[in-house]
Amino acid sequence: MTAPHFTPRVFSGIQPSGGLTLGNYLGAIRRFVEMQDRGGFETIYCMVDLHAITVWQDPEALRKNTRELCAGFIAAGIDPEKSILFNQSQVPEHAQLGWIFNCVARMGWMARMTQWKDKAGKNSENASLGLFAYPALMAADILVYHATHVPVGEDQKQHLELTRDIAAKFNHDYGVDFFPLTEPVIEGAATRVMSLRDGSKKMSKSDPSDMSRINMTDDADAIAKKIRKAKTDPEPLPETAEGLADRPEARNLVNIYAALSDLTVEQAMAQVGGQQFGQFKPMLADLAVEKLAPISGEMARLMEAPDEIDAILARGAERARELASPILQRTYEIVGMVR
Ligand code: AQP
Repeated sequence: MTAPHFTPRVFSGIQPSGGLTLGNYLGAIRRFVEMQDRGGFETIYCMVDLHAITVWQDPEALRKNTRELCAGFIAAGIDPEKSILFNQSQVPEHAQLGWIFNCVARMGWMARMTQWKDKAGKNSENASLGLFAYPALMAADILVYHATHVPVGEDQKQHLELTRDIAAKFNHDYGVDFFPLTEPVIEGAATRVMSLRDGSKKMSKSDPSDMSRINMTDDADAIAKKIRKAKTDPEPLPETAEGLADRPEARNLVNIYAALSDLTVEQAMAQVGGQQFGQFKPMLADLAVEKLAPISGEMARLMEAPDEIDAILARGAERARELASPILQRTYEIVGMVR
């Protein structure tokens, strides 16, 4: 349980490592907006550019992707007055606390992370040290605000558990109750949106195949084409949600349909169960265009004024530092640094 003296505070981040995908939108951003609008929490949302460079990023592309991500947050409903919205590298307290957590976390914990194993693959000798240490920096992103809740997609669950392990070990080693044990918030029909080409792989902005994902900047034709060509099996949709169990591609499309129409999977199946893909896919494409077009239109409009985006990020960073700085200073004191 989270200790009661922590202010209810939400933190989450997205890497500007490519364009935003439907997976990022349904699994993360849409839920960030809900938590902002629900009230009862301070909400802090971050473009984690220091995480992005754990794998190679072209500098120009990184700058563009960071601004585009900021535009995506705002277009999807994040209000930079209500929430703190900024990019990680403008708040040095993240990296500073990250170093301390590098000294708390154990090599064995990091080596067990499935994202490390997936991303480093067989070539781990050649992966960056940053990629290995990524989850310790992620713990710092969260704990430098004493965040109590983190909305994420299913894929980040293990990193959140590690964040709790780091907080608990720090508190134990130094005999304090300083860092909260943050709760993951993994909710909704689309906590894991899968690739349109392979139902066993998650939809990802850095997948080499553009046909595997729907980008938030895709136009109506591209969205319709990608859904039409999405891999499926030859059978029609089953009548009930249980029938989707061994059909990952069909399940993925139904999950997307359910999430976009704010239905549970069972409610969605009551509408579309038994349909042929020839009928279901165009319906899904129309729905996706209807829901995503206003967001991509607004993103394009915001991207015409990069100076305004930069001003929003600078102001957000200032507000973030006001929260992070005293927590970092107190951490240094606990650790025994002369101040
Ligand atoms: N396919 C997905 N389904 C549901 N949620 C997803 N998220 C990402 N992909 C899906 C959620 O989006 C948030 C931000 O993720 P990230 O950008 O920090 O890193 P990621 O999870 O590694 O996302 P990508 O798109 O796969 O990026 P790359 O390709 O650069 O690694 C997280 O909350 C994540 O759960």
